[in-house]
Amino acid sequence: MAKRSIKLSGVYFAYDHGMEHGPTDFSEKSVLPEYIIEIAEKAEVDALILLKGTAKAYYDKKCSIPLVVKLNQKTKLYAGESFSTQTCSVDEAVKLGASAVGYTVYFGSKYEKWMVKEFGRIEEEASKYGLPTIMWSYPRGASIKDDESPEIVSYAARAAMELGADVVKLKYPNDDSNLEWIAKCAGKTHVFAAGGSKLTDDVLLEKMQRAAKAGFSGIAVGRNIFQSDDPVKRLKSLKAIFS
Ligand code: FBP
Repeated sequence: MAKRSIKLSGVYFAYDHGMEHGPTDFSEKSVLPEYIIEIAEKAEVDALILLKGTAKAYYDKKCSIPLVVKLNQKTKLYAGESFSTQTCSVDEAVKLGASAVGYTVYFGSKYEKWMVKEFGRIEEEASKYGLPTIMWSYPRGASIKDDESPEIVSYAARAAMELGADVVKLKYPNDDSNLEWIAKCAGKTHVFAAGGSKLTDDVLLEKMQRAAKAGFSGIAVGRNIFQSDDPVKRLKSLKAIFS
């Protein structure tokens, strides 16, 4: 399958929650991948983020939206130190039609070294195909007291840049008085904010306006879209901010 080119900015629609959080995030409608793909196409999002199984069963050539395959996965059923295992190779992601690959690193976890090593290999493999690599840079573990503090989020931004990520997806910090510093720490790596749990329209849009002004390139958002009453409208409002 020919890969579509992907913009390293804008709005990416994430749909990996069934595995990451459990189907409790979903409604009768949003549990259906077809519904998500339809929303993505109507809103013309800049990318759709799927895990291997969903991509394999539901993403096809007719879809006009570039695909990001997230290569590692975990459930929240295990309560120990965070580790997300690679379940899809770069080769397989290419076969599935991916235009970019994603990978989560839990910096600060007891298992950090394995994820850092795996990410390094994946980045090299993806580069050979000309595929950008997107890092979910999520400090997490017993040593991380506040994973949304500006200090930890800026560390996550810097670590992603120094490991060669083309895009880094970060938690929105709980103090956003110096978002510019976070963007600066990421250097030439494009910074995307994660959406997080559901917010009102006003709060979400205000936060993203501040992020865009500070130099963030986009948002990778899931629950704030598929849990919304008007997902397409929300996506379009976000697109207007990051266009
Ligand atoms: P949301 O916009 O719903 O927060 O999705 C973004 C995301 O990074 C998903 O890709 C992933 O499943 C989830 O957040 C991870 O959330 P958590 O912080 O609970 O691990």
